[in-house]
Amino acid sequence: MSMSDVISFLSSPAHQRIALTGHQRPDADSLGASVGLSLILRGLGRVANPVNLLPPPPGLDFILDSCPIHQASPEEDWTKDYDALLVLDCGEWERLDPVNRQAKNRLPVANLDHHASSLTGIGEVAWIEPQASSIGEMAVQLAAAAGWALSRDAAQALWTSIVADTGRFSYDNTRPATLKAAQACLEAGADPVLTAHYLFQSTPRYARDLQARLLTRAEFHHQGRLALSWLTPADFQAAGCGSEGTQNLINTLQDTAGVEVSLLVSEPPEKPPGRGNSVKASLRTLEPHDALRVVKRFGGGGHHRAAGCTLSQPVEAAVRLLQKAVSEEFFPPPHQ
Ligand SMILES: [Mn+2]
Repeated sequence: MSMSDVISFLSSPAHQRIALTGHQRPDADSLGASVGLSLILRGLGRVANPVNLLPPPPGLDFILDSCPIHQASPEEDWTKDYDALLVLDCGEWERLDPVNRQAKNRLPVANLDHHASSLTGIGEVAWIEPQASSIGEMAVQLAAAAGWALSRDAAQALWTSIVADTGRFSYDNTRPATLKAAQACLEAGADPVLTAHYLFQSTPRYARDLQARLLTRAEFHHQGRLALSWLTPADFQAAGCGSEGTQNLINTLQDTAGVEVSLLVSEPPEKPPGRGNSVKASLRTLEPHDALRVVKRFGGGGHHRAAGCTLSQPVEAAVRLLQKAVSEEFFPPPHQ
């Protein structure tokens, strides 16, 4: 299973109408790659739409100007409008929006992912590249290999993917191949100033409010090598937002001198139907600490440096449970 399988899948005459989607709570990478690849496929004469990828992260609606999302209602069989589904930035059905899961066994599926926790991916064909910085990078490589043109709008969306998932080319996933893909985006007309404005210089006021609450409560353990904090439903209510307010908030903890591991546990007010507490935990680590080792204990996934999981218990109990797991994995007492 490789890039060429995915190119063949997307080139198949049987796949004239292609839906593209990514994980729940779309981020800049899944959204940017869905839009970018949709525009590339439209350039080949296909019907191609990003589907069921709302809401966009705060400030990122600008990506959708060139290619709005097709958002289906749960009652509607949206799959009848398409011949195939391309799943991006996610290698498990469970991480897709429930509306997207309707496609299972109804549409042929291809998958592009770069999460180290994705083993085989989903669908008939999959290209999983844990070394890739972003799906944006993989999409540019795929288009180049297939000889497909990159329009200015596609390049803008894919540049946004790459810049977001590399933390402005600062994470350890930034490779020479990443910069080659980024170069192709700039050559095709991507605007780095516009992207930086929306990605990094447009933090909503409610997110600043949550940030203040997080900092007030922050704890530092293991001589300052572990930073942790949490947000309660009351915090979200006071700030006037839901889980969208936590985007990248954990970096406030992680970007502190001496911090090697950071943990943010949040309980947004919105609850998945039929469940009790649903508490989201995010973990960031510096090398050599492997975030996946901790979150896998709780059924989570992600990357080695950035991972997450969901727990069903009160937020402060979840904090202490995760703190214990982090301490066991990364900061064992010297006498053991
Ligand atoms: Mn990604």
